[in-house]
Amino acid sequence: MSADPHTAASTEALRQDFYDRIGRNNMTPLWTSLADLVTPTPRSLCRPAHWSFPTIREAILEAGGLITAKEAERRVLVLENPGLRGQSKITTDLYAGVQLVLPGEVAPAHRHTQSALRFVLEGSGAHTTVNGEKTIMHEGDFIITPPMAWHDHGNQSSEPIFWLDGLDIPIVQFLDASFAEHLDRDEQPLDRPIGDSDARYGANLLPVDHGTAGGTSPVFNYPYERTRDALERMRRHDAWDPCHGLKMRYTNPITGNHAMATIGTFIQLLPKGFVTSRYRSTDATVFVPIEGRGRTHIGDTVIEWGKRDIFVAPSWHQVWHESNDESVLFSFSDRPVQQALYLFREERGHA
Ligand code: GTQ
Ligand code: FE2
Repeated sequence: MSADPHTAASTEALRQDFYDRIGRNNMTPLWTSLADLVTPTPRSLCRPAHWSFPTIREAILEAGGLITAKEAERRVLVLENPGLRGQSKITTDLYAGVQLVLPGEVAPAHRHTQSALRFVLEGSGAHTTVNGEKTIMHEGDFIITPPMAWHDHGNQSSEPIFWLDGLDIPIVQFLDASFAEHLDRDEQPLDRPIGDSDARYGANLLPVDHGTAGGTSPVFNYPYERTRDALERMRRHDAWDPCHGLKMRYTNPITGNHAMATIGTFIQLLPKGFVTSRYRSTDATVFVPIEGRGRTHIGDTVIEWGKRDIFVAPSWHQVWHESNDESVLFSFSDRPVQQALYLFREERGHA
């Protein structure tokens, strides 16, 4: 073997000079970054995080005194993951915010390619109108705004309404596929009666000539009353899952797939004193307890949560829950996207 004509230092200098020269032609070596690009397991800036509802509520009520819903277009406080500040992301590829509509207010009609979910935290009797159909919102209801569907929100009740918005904003941003329009008036015309889509699609019946396609469920309000009743009736028949308690997925009745194309949505019941086994999955998940109180371990982080709080488990972190009281947790993640791309992984009961 011949002696290396270069010292280690001069080799490094030669390489650096090479990187600088090719850099001017928009090229860069792979070998200096390969290990950070192709990691053995997910490596994310997304961190376990928790927002208590009383803290959010106080802040957004203060915003209510500073700006109207109409002026803001949407009066929302964005929940930013502490590892992803400045990017309007609650996880690497999903957005979440808490929206307030005060009595008498209207959030004006617009539409966009981003899909939205609403999960009602507090208040009852306000409404959202989606594609010409109005639906009344109650606590715990899960409501969908499909891509490019006109939507406006209003509150003709006497109480403020607070809900969680979950959107695929970062996914659409990543794909450079954002389009949006405003309507020339605040509220869109109503062209279908309240309950129309529920009657048509919410009774295990479909119009005879209905096709099988559809990325988003035609049922756009999944009322909590019905969801809670389903959980209550199932607990008599179903054994508890060690990792999840009793956990169900909201579905599109046309396809049996997730209710939304890009966001998976779930509801789970944990009886009082239930302690789950460890579970991890590649879909970073936003949890929203709507009943109860408990504690969730996410990697080395412990989160003590109460009703209406919001917390996040990043990808591939070990998650286990302990319920102090009987609890119901709504959750959402990018699972449909990962499944469509054959990337979704999960692991149960790992120590
Ligand atoms: O209510 O239409 O939190 O378009 C972010 C974007 C809510 C909405 C958000 C939106 C909306
Ligand atoms: Fe919107």
